[in-house]
Amino acid sequence: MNDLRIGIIGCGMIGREHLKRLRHRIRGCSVTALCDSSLECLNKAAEIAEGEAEKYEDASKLINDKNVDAILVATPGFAHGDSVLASIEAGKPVFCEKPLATTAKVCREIVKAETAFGRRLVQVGFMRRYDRGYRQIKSLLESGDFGEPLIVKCTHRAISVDDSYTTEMAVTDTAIHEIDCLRWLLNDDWQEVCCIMGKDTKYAHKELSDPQVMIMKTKKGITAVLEVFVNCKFGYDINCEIVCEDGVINLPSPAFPTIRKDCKISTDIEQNWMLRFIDSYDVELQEWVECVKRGELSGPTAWDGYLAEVTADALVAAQTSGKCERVETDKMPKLYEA
Ligand code: ISE
Repeated sequence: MNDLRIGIIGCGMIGREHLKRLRHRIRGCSVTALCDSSLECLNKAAEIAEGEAEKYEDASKLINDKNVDAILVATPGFAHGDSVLASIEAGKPVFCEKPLATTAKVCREIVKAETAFGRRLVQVGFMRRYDRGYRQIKSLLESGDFGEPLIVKCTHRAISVDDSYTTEMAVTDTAIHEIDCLRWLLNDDWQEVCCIMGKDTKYAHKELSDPQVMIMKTKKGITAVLEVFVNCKFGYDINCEIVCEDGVINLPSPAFPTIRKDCKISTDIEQNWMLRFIDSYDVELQEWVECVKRGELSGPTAWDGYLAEVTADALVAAQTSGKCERVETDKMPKLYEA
């Protein structure tokens, strides 16, 4: 079968990571076009592509290039909507980094456009669904051996963030992963969310509330408690514990050797999200390429992207109201029924 010819829109840090990945680690594809409005980013990416990709500053030209079969969108979140909508209009499959869009309104437009097209074209980059540990938890839950899940306890910690990171981003950029991943693991939708902002670490910049504790309840009544702490100083630390009727399941940590030295036992913790989830990104894009070639997408849908955005909006509202907010969503279109 021929290579899937991919065009990348957005050649910043994550776009260039995906470019390297698609060129060197993912089978069955090639990158034939690149687009960025910044010439500096475009040229850096073109260098990685070793002259093998057409360069564009205008995304619509890349989307309509006849040597592009599928599109990968890695621009900043606020610009996702335009590229995704234009890809649907061109009838081309599109992989969009998370979030699908930064407003529920644009997510809704994408869902509407895809539904009108009549076939799935959009996949959202919620890479945790491809992490080995989360997948193991999912099959354990599905085995039925643990009974019903009751409570979930998660931590999402990062070493530090810069001054551009806002209190809202603790939801829209960080907790968004648990919002999607837990929904998928628990096979249940969010109903109500709230957020507690208490004492701040001295390492957070003046405008930022850090840490925050988010509490979310699903329609079936499962409660999730999530600590987001993005200046924790010691490492990128992702934990997830699912308390079930007949046992407790914990997300395995990445495998590092346990060292005994100087009267201490120690194990490394990953430094950042790109390293922690490096394998998940590889599996995610490999499966996407294969699914697109078979003509049947199976990853996170535009509907998943929409639900995550609506839940994030409710959590952001809860940050300021100090109250529990309800997650009110539209009715799911038939296209997204399993
Ligand atoms: C970043 O954009 C990610 O996607 C990471 O997974 C997350 O841990 C981090 O907080 C975000 O800034």
